[in-house]
Amino acid sequence: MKLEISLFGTEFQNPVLLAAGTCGFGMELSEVLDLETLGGFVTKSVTVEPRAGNPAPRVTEFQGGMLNSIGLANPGLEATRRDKLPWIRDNVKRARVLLSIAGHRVEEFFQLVEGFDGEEGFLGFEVNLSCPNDTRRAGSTFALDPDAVARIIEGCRARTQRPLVAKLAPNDPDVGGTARVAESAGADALTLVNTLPGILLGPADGIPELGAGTGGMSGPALRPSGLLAVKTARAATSLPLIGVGGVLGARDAVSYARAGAVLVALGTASFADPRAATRTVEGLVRWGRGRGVAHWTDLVTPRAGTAVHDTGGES
Ligand code: RRO
Repeated sequence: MKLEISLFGTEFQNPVLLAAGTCGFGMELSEVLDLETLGGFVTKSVTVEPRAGNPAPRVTEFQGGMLNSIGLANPGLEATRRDKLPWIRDNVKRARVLLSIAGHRVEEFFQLVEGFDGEEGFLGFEVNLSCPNDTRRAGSTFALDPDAVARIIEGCRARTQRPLVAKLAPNDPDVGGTARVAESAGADALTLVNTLPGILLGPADGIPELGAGTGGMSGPALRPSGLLAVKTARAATSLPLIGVGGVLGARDAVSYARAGAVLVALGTASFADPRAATRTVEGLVRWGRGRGVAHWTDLVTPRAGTAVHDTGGES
């Protein structure tokens, strides 16, 4: 099975990405994983100012996956430009990189796009509208506010020609409507989904397991929500979709393709096994060969009545 995908006017060598927040800025994982085997990766979300993040413990596990409240810990705009992007520019050639940006206020997204747009080392922006752990926003995410989604994406669109990918939330009761808002505002693609808000409490004392109290749930238990969000967005828009949530290997990646995702991203799986994404690429080749599927895109369900979307480039 051929895995190459033509998207955003460039080629992804395969559809498997590492999700935002699970691979730092690439260099952190490069000792244990050959990034160049991947379709690409999404960086940790960057804010204008550096952030230390939320109190420990920031991560806890349960049978269905894990819960995190990292709290947007990141080096900020200046240090990312100075220390992180040059490494990516010099070391990542075949994998495609999306730079994740996040803000507490709408204007911060614009500052980030303006601050990064002239730099090398990344293809486009993933606009994180759905972080569940921003204590300054008291758990409310922009993704649940269509006016905010429209303002942020429109403002980012006005400031960059690069691909803009809007990352939406799994607990959005109208994710199809939000997908359309993002499309009308100028998004080139959507990532579905971020983590699902949750809490784990000690049975003996009722004390939250995470230092911040609540967190975002990821791992296998998130997969049904991720698939539903992708399927719903697929019916609502023709934008390319990046499926995230509980992908452990090739079979799950194919499920996301069936729902309508042209790219898939792994997160939690690569904490348990840093090679999970590489294994997924290898597994996809075997999966397709075993079933006589010629191309990955043959598995990707298009919006009813349309062909698989390509925003540019040769196919
Ligand atoms: O940093 C985090 O706590 C975090 C972010 Br920005 C996000 O988008 N999703 C998540 O689960 N954690």
